Amino acid sequence: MKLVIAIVQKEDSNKLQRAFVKNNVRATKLATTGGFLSEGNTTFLIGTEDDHVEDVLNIIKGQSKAREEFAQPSMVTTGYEISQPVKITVGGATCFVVPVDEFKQF
Ligand code: 2BA
Repeated sequence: MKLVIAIVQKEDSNKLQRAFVKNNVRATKLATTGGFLSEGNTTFLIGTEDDHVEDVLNIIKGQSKAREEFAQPSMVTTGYEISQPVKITVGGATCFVVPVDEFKQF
């Protein structure tokens, strides 16, 4: 079994959630904040069998768009100093696939 951790932009999160339900993918949705921009994003936790990981990643890929944003000096709070807005590309999705030692539900 694997745990897919997927960080997506909040603009994409509702349609991705609907796509998970439609495709019978079980997921937990967390409201999170990007460490660089300090903007809200969404993290999904998806526990899935190994042979479904590619399907899950394809669903995420299909619903996640890259967008250009401007990082304002005020957005950057820790250790990284910029004096004027900088254009950056955020997303589509940032995904981690990690092995699961045990899965139990009581
Ligand atoms: P943020 O940390 O707010 O980063 C937003 C975007 O800012 C990033 O988009 C990237 O384009 C840029 N960025 C981040 N750190 C930077 C840095 N040190 N220098 C210059 N530009 C930087 P994405 O790479 O698509 O990441 C989107 C969100 O995914 C991130 O939001 C963060 O919440 C998460 N993420 C990305 N990589 C991660 C990682 N290795 N570990 C954990 N979370 C990650």
